[in-house]
Amino acid sequence: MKEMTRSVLSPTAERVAERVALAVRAGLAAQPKRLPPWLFYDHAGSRLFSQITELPEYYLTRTERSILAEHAGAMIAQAAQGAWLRIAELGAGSADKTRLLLAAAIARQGTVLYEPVDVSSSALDAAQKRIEREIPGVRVAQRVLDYTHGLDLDPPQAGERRLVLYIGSSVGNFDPAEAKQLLKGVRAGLFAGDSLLLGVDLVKEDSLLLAAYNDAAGITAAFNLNLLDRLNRELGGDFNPDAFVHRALWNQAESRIEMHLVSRISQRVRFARLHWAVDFAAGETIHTENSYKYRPGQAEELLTKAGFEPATTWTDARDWFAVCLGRVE
Ligand code: AVJ
Repeated sequence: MKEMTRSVLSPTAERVAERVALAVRAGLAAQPKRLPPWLFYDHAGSRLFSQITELPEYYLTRTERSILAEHAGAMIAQAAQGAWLRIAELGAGSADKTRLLLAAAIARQGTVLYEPVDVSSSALDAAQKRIEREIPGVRVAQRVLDYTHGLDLDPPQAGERRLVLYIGSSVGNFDPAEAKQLLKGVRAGLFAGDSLLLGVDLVKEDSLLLAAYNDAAGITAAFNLNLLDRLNRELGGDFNPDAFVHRALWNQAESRIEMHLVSRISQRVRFARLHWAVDFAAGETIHTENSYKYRPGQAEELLTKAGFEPATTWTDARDWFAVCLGRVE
């Protein structure tokens, strides 16, 4: 990948390009073929995801939002335990859901320090602008780091506690072993009295789960297929997106929704910038995402295994989604 160092990209963009190239070479050389879900979130993909969150079939966002709307005050009170709270979030902000918690903290202590954590400083810039414009009383301090490799933040000051948000079912992209490792890494960066708020999607009727990833308007299909456009643009690929089809299935044994891109035909795809090509058989798939669904008690079990003390779990009336607070003792 020598030629990348001669590109006109900024140093951060160059690191992203390198990460994309490595992930694609490894994932498409593997058998079965796979690509990591973080690749979805280029500019177009982030816009499509935000459209997904408003789809009638995609119950996750609005269900979690309703839980936060009802219980944000209690969540903040439990996390603070009378101390001054700062709020970190893994991922660059989940907009209106984060706002509910920040508002509850401001109601309690007047102001709040919000520390969004993300590998992408452009995602953080966007989140910072939005939050500072929309919520007076919030001070934003960006933390550019890859939280999947641990959470290396400054210790909170005396009399302060940190609440870490990991909401939106983001942990659902990781298998149980990876999720445990990830949360252990988060736990290692925290101190006694700190806490973690974890949002997980719950197992429910198959038809409801499947509909959420096979929406009638085809936005999830566009989100999945956008990956191919991204690789065409960033790696000089020659994917014909019409030669692939979106597929989402419920894997009961693994308790996860899987998304795949299925090759309609036997074809070769070339990546000019990688000097590399990859062959697809007709019907061969690229596994692009896992979205794990939890049974009651499993989120608490995960928190325990990662070294947290599960404190309270809040759910909606239909038990479709759970938000759990785990504390560091
Ligand atoms: C952002 C990982 C929570 O798994 O539901 C939405 C991503 N993929 N539709 C999810 C997603 C397809 C989403 N997470």
